[in-house]
Amino acid sequence: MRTTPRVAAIHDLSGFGRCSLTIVMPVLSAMGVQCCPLPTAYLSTHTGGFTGNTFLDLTDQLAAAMDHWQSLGLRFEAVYTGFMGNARQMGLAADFIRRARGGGSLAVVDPVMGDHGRLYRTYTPEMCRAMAALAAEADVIVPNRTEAALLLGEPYERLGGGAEADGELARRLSLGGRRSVVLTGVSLKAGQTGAACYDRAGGGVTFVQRDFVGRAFHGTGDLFASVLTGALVRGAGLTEAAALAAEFVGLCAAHTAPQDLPPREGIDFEPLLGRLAGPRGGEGAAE
Ligand code: PXL
Repeated sequence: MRTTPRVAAIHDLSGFGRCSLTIVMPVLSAMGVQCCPLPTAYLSTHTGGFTGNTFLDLTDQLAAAMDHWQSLGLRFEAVYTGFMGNARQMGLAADFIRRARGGGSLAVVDPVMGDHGRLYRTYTPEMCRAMAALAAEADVIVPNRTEAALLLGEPYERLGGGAEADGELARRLSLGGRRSVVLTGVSLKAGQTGAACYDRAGGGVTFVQRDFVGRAFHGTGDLFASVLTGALVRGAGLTEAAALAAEFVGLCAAHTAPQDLPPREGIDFEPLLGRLAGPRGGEGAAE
């Protein structure tokens, strides 16, 4: 009997800059979870802070690989999606989730579209609409506050903040309680950052917070959502999984900040991956 949980990961592969599959794969492996990648595109670097990157669209491969996996009857404990190259890929991912759900898969959608109030430069309004449709298939979404505004069709500047506003935001993103929400980039007081969690299972909102190291690095959203997904497939509850993710991102940020590297090189998580290993994936990460 298979005991290792399996995750189908639909993200891009960016060669340099630490994001997407170069984070998702090592994190899930370290947590004792089998990661099966379905790459959406190959880029020489990610698009945040680099210009002139290559972009190889892999939409046709994606569709063919999904059909092949279906013909093999593969089952996944979760489908986890992130950065997409175009709107068609989001439709394919939504379709893959619907097929996988029959086999009991949890769908975790990180609706990657932007950050700090701005769209990533390859994203179009059509892609944002397709992302909202993909996110409607999710059991759990992991938006940052920029993506929350885009999903709700509201101006980012008017989101407000604090426990009440962000708790309400997480609740509103749940589509009337149909999906759980882990809203990232939520700060309850100065010097802290973390997430607001709406759990559709109980209908309540909880918060997780960690110290903010004072600098933002590329890829922290992918790192957070990867640890969250790994913890969920290993049986953690939503708040427990979000707390583990926040704690690990905090450790990695504290390790990265003093090195004074260009933020576009990403969060330096590799030396700390061992902290994610353990019977429950991350036990002992707090030490
Ligand atoms: O971390 C989000 C992300 C993922 N993949 C690519 C990106 C970005 C954000 O800029 O450019 C290719």
